[in-house]
Amino acid sequence: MDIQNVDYTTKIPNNVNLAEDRQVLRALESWHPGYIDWWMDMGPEGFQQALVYLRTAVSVDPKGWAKFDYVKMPDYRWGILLAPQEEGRTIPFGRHYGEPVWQDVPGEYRAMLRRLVVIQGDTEPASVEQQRHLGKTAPSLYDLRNVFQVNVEEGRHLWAMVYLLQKYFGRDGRQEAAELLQRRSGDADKPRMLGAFNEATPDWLSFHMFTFFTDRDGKMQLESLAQSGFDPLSRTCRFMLTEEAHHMFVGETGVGRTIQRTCEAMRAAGIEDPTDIDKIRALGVIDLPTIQKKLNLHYTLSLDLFGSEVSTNAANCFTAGLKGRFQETKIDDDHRLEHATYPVLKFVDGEIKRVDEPALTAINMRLRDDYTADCQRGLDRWNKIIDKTGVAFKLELPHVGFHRQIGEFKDVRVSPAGQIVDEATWNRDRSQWLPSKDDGDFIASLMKPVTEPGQFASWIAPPRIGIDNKPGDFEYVKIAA
Ligand code: BYC
Ligand code: FE
Ligand code: FE
Repeated sequence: MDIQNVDYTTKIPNNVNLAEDRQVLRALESWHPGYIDWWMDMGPEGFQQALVYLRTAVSVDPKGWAKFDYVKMPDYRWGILLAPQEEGRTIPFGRHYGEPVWQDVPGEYRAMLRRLVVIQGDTEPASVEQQRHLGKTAPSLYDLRNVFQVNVEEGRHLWAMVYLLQKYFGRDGRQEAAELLQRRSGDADKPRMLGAFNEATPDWLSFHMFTFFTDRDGKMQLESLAQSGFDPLSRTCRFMLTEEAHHMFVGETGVGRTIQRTCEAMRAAGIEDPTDIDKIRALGVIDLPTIQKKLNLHYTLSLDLFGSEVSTNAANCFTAGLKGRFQETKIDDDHRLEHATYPVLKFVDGEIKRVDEPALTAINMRLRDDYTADCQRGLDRWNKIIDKTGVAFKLELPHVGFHRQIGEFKDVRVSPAGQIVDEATWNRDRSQWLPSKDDGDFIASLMKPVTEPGQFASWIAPPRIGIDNKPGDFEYVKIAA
């Protein structure tokens, strides 16, 4: 079988020759019904019978891996897809730098590796749970299709991690796979593992911010796991990244279209001042200062996902060759980092200072810096949209010390501008910096479903091009199927 092509004759589509891997096939087949139960209970609410114009991966060839068709989501072909094995690949960093990659789990790193796979796996179903109610308020059929596309692919990402657990981690892998279906986002007793994945996604602006900021953490984490010396993890993540690009597209263009609509409505109404909130909201659009607050919230929740700035976990994973840096193979250094340093922002003696730390323990900080730069490029594109309409406003990333729950700044109050503030100032200005209840209520009041093909809610502009080049009035979701 050509590795690029996926075997769809089996119950579980795959390009890993599952048919001849009886034990793993059996484990996956016995996990499958529990997954479907989870999807029916926790997947998109109210749309399980709708026909959705979805892409399904049919190959892992970057030049044509997906095919589009109408599918009922529970019938989506969730498959196990790994990027092709690279001949002669060697471990690109850490203590084992230059040695051939591992095709099996090295015994000494088993626990560390399992933890990485479980954490990665846990985020995927969590995001589906967080987004399950959004279908009811989608601003268009185009957007409705997009959230469902993201959801089925996050479901597939769960499959990807479950395959690794069941193939390479024996009985405890099967146990972890079962538990991935038991935790629930936001549940007091059995929450998802990482903070941001227990937060609500109350409205579509949050959804678009989430796919911009939090899926982008996904991209960065997957990029560094794609460097892994454990080759099956690397290959899995490489293919996941192909899908991830669309999730961030949904976020960036979703926020971009929201911004565009706001600015156009302001111009049409002759409103110059972006902070004239009541007048702007009366137009049925979301004012830019509120968009900035949502951005502040989702960016900082996502910063927490990088862990502590200084982390021995991160150093150990790097040295072991399990998790590398962003674009590790393109970095010009010794890839061992035993003697290198990296500047880390810390809270020292009441001040925010840049301190040189051993580069190994600063691995999380470095990835987070790369993440921030990637986010900034997206903001620059959003600001161009604002500029073009002539509205005087600029979106900015808040200071990394602002509103943090993990790491150096978790016990300090820092303003978005990076000033350390006291509790009284924080409480006074908090509603200028983060979405308030009023802001949430206003946004909620705009969240009315629009289900007519080619029509869009008042607060968001239509996309410039359709999915799969479909025309503007294409019926992306046939709701009453
Ligand atoms: N929330 O040494 P530390 C995605 C815990 S998103 C709660 O600072 P480390 C997606 C930590 O577990 C990508 N707890 O951090 C996006 C540890 O606890 P234990 C997901 C947290 O380990 C959208 C302790 O604090 N993938 O794919 O260096 C939709 C000290 O940890 C948090 C990954 O994250 C937190 N935010 O780094 C769908 C990749 N942060 O073990 C999908 C795999 C830290 O001492 N994960 N803690 O009890 C990792 O590489 C690392 O585990 C982390 C943390 C980067 C998450
Ligand atoms: Fe994912
Ligand atoms: Fe994603």
